[in-house]
Parts: sequence; structure tokens; C-alpha cells
Amino acid sequence: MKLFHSPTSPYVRKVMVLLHETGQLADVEIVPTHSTPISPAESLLGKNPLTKVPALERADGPTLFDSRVICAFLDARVQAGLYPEGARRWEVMTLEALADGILDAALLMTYEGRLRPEGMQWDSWTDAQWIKIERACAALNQRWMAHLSGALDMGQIAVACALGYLDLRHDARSWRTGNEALAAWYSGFESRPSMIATRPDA
Ligand SMILES: N[C@@H](CCC(=O)N[C@@H](CS)C(=O)NCC(=O)O)C(=O)O
Repeated sequence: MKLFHSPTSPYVRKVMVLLHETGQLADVEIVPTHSTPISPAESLLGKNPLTKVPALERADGPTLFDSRVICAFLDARVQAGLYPEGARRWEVMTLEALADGILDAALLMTYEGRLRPEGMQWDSWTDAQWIKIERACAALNQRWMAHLSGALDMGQIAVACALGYLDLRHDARSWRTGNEALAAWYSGFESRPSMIATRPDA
């Protein structure tokens, strides 16, 4: 399998952390890929029409894309149980959706600041994205700590990758303020070997 990869993409990091945690790293060839909305990677054309990473090319089926689909596939491939059966499964999937929502808002902020010409940037719109992130972090801090402290699952990996991306690109906005329980959890989680090996600045 070939993974279209960018070291700073938090969605790619979700997949990489899963590969580390489930012992599948050797099964995947990493394909360095740089793609942005205004400069789409040609190597992705014909594989993922959305020209986004991650994408997972397989020998025996169509290329998979969207980190959630790839993670569910790789989890099922070795029956790792990161999406457990039963009621907890829906919690895990909701937690992953919440984490990906943080990422979607944070990436829009990054693109606004980096890709849009300065005179065309709209601060109120960027701030509105941050408000979504603040609400999501507060919800994690208030309602999800018991889940985050349980057995490893894909929801936790996604949340950790989202918080790592906030540190990478939006550190000045200080997501930890008022979210001390979440910050303490993240400080433990980010010392897992899978997180250290996939740090964007590694
Ligand atoms: N929902 C997608 C989002 C993937 C995504 O937005 N990846 C970014 C890199 S962090 C990308 O490839 N952007 C290029 C573009 O938007 O054209 C996922 O979970 O995989």
C-alpha cells in the first residue's frame, strides 16, 4: 500500500499514529506529497479527485481517502479494535468527528492566513473558526475526559492529533487556558512513542 503523506498534515498524522500503534508501518510505502487548494498535487490526480492527503493506494481496490475511511480500513485490516464494537463505537466515532471538526476549522484558519492574499483576508471569519475550536475544546474538557482516559481508541488519537496541530499552527491562541484537564491528558498522550515519532517537527 502507498500512503500519500505530508509530515505537517494532522489528518495524515492520525493515520501514521494508527500505523505505529497497530504495528502496520512496514506495510505502507510513504509517498511525500505537497497539496494545497491552489496548488493541487498532480500525483493525486486520478487517485483522489479532491487532491487531499491522506490517500491510501491499494493493490486490490480503489484508493481510499479521507482519514476516517483510511483509519477504519487499517483498523479492520488487523482487527486492532480502535473502533470497538457496541455502544462505545458511536462514542469513538463522534469523538473522532469532533476532533476532525477542530482540524477542519484550524486548517481553514491556516489557509486564510497563508494562502489568501493579505488584503483579502477576513479577520471576523477567522475568529469565527476559532470560536468553533474553543467550543469543541471546552466540550472535550467538560464532557469527554472519562472517555479520553479509557482504553486507547481512534477518538483519542484524533483528539491528540488535533491538539498537536493547534500547537503547531495556532499556539498563540492558547487552547489550554480554561481546559486544564484536557491539557493534562494531552501532556501524557503526546509522550506515547507513536506521537513522538510523528511530531510534525520531528
Ligand atoms: N477530511 C479530510 C481532510 C484532508 C485535508 O484537508 N488534507 C489537507 C492537508 S492537511 C489537504 O490535503 N489539503 C489540500 C486541499 O484542500 O486541496 C481527511 O480527513 O482526510
